[in-house]
Amino acid sequence: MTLNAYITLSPEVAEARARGAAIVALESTIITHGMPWPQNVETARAVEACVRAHGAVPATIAVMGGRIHVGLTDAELESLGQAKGVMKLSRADLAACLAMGRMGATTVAATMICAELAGIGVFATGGIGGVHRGAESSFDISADLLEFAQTPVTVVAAGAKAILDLPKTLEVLETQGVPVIAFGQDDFPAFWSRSSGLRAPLRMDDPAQIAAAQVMRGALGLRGGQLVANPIPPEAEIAREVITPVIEQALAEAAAQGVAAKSVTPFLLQRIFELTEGRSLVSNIALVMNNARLACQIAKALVALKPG
Ligand code: PSU
Ligand code: MN
Repeated sequence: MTLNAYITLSPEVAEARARGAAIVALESTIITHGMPWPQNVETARAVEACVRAHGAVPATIAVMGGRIHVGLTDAELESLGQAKGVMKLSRADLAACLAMGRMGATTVAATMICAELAGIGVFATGGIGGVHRGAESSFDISADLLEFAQTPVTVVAAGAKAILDLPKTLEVLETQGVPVIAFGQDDFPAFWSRSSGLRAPLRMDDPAQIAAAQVMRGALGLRGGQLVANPIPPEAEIAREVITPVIEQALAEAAAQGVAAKSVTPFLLQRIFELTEGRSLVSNIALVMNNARLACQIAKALVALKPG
């Protein structure tokens, strides 16, 4: 099923689009660069099953064979999860990856771009990229933040990853005019922990309001999306005092080894996984599932708001 020359919709996604059903986009960098095999593929499958169980259709997005795939078959998911040398695609790399015919996994930024092309308004992930600590000298600010300012997709994440400079991340989002909405609490969550100790700029408790705000933004002619910051479930959280020294050790090792650019986030996630003996991954999986559930509610509310 061909939407345009560069996009292949899976049969399930094509059918959902045709009947105007709720669709939730899912990214693939979390599969290739965010989690080890085989938990990466198991989690991707579990998240897709969770989306279906909550009345929406999952659309995992990746680049393969010179095409953007929106919705992956089980075999495609498995080969992506095991492949080596997969490109990590942001806005800068998406077209180049297609032109080179290479396999690529989409980050939050690239997934937003592809979701918009496929007419999907909401997407669930773990945590967005943001302003790295020491950005005043490294200039390392994730392209995810600038994508929110220009691509009309609502992203459900458990905040920004706690490896980042969260106050600076919130400042850049504010400068870029991005609504940052904490779901069900006042504080901005910190990925593995429910609170960052920072207040979120906005709070909503009703998924339908989040959908309405996205529609309203479009109606006002304001380009861009929204960040919904959904706290990790209490039973899965790692307390801030426990995770903070682990993050600091991983950051020190990254600095000592000169890890830079696209490798920073994957390196830190892998080291934190090792240093917590796998506990960070258990939390990461739990928060992604929780975000998928909320994204389903938003997707269904978006369908209800569609004219006609
Ligand atoms: N959420 C997770 N794990 C991840 C990511 C999100 O639970 O690995 C990925 C997303 O694809 C996000 C990327 O866009 O991390 C951020 O990378 P960077 O900091 O290099 O911009
Ligand atoms: Mn970066």
